[in-house]
Amino acid sequence: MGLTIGVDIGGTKVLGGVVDSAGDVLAQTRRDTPAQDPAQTADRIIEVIQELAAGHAIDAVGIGAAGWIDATRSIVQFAPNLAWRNEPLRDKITAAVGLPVVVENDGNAATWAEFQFGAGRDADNSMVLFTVGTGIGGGIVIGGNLVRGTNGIAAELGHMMMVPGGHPCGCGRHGCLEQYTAGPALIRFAKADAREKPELAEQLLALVGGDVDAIRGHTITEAARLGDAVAIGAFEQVGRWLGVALADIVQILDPQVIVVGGGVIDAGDLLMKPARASYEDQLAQRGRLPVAEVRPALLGNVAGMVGAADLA
Ligand code: BMX
Ligand code: CA
Ligand code: ZN
Repeated sequence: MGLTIGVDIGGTKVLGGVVDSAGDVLAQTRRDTPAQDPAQTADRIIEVIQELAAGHAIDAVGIGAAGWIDATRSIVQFAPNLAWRNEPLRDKITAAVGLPVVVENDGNAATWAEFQFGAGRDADNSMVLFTVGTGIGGGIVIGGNLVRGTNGIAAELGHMMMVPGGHPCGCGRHGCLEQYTAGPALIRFAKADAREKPELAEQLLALVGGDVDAIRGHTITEAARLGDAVAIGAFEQVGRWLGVALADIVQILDPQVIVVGGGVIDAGDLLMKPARASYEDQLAQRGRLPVAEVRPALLGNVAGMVGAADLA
């Protein structure tokens, strides 16, 4: 009883699953996201839903997408990484699969899953989530409800400005958090330091045969685990910026719990340790008042999918 399908659309993959009311995933399937072709992306989503619906009695579908979703949760207004502009996704998918559909921001969907079933399930009131991935996703729960904002675009936490006039962002501004804390920033920091101080990047350079351009996220994690100073330093820079943002959230919302998720937290303490240290250091209330505990997410890469399904 009460089965729904959740679909998480990222820059590289479309991940779908059948989810029950306890948040358990009963079946799962995935496709590659067609590069920058919005029409084909919708076709992939439809394929995923049809495949999953064939074996189960499904009540509704929830879709999590990285971008600005309108207040009626039907239109993807702006999604630079998925090449969508004012895409009427809900109606397109409903017409194809004959089920009710809700569209939600991917960070909001992951937040809902962690609040209901994951790292924030013991919080009864408020939680904030940051996902560190291709971008920085965000979500806010206050009073047990997701905060969507007047126009549907609240909790775009990746686009808080950290550095006025800083690194250009896909949103059109400069210096957004996402440009200092997401996967691409980690790679940018590591490449710059490996070029500047190759003598401190021995393990990192060995892993890429001396080719700095070949450095990827997973190479940095691997090198950092081998003790590479540049790789460890790249995580420290990302963690330091993240900690500043976590402390700012306390000033604005004072939530019960702050959760950090997304693919980059697979690096564990390499990211979480400097993030926590910077958080403690940046808090105005440090040592004077109780503040939100910072925890790693628990649901891994199914969070967006499970959250979208539960919201449906
Ligand atoms: C982007 C963003 C968010 C999204 C976040 C996470 C826009 C319009 N979109 O910051 O809506 O939640 O990325 O994306 O800029 P992910 O690809 O890392 O999951
Ligand atoms: Ca969000
Ligand atoms: Zn931005």
